[in-house]
Amino acid sequence: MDAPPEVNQLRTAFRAELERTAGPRDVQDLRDRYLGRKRGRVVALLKTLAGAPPERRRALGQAANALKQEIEAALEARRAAVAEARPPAGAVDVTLPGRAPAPGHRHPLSLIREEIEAIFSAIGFEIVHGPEAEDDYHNFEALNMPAAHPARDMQDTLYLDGAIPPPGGEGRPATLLRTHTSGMQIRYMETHEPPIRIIAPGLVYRRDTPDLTHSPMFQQVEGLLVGETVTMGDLKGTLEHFLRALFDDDTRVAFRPSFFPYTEPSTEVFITCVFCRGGGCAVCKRTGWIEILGAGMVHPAVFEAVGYDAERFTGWAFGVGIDRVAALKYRVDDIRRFYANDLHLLEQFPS
Ligand code: 2U9
Repeated sequence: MDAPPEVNQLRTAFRAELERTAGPRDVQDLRDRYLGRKRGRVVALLKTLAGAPPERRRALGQAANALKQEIEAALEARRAAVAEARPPAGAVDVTLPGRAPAPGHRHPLSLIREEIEAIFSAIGFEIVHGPEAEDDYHNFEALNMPAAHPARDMQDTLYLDGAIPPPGGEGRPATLLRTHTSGMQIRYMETHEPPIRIIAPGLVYRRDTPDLTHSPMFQQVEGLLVGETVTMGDLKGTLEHFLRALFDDDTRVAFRPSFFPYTEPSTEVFITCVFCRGGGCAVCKRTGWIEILGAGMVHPAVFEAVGYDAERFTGWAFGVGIDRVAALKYRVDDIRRFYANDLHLLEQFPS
């Protein structure tokens, strides 16, 4: 005998849905929809039995109960089948989308260094690199700072062989961590004749206690230009061009006399405060100016040390700590953060 049509319909609908189940959750869902006590379709059909005409009640009841058992068996078989199809624990699901690699970011100090290199390359400067472990002669002596020169107190030096030299300098160690990149400019002049235009970027080291504005290791860029008619006017013009290109076109540049043993005359260079644009604020101590670099005309004693005729040649040099530049430009209040692998900071820079 054929089953009643409502039972047949339900069977057809169930089989179609069973085909579409892919995982244990789908199977459970299907069970709820057909056999669930509240909203199960077979259960609902069984509840209609009481109101069915007596002559149909028996056949409908038998067919509906048979369908219920059939569905239970089919669900159980399906549950076992999808469980088996699941990859074993720890297996690789090759259908998952791949994980995008997280690219690194340019370090802010690298960005600034490259920017400075690009500005000077564009006006004909060559970029030169030298050793970080430097000898006493190239770091101090050739720069007009002989052994007992008081200028050596200006920067505390890290000596590689451990001993700090005695005040007279006798028996002082030969190698140290360079306190500036100037040694490279000495080396360059030893092997090249003027005219020269070079910048020397790199790491330098000092016996400083780290704080907001000091790190025992930091990065510098020094510049040197030597020729027959070089003047302080050339220095001022070049630095104005450099600082406006590095900060912005509205930046004003001011010069104040200073002292360095390797330059004469020497100058400290200031720019309009990047925070208040010159109006006066806590950062610039209400002056409207921020000191950014040191510079001057190369001391004749430096030219004599490298064998240049100091009567014939003049030149200018400057030095800039780029950690400070990066701190001002990117508004970073503590330069130690540049050396702390601080992802919150680093992830803000381009890849
Ligand atoms: C040669 C001759 C002269 C480089 C100079 C400065 C002034 C200077 C400081 C800036 C901040 C060091 O990084 S810092 O702490 N530098 O003020 N540097 S003139 O003079 C030279 C360099 C090479 C042959």
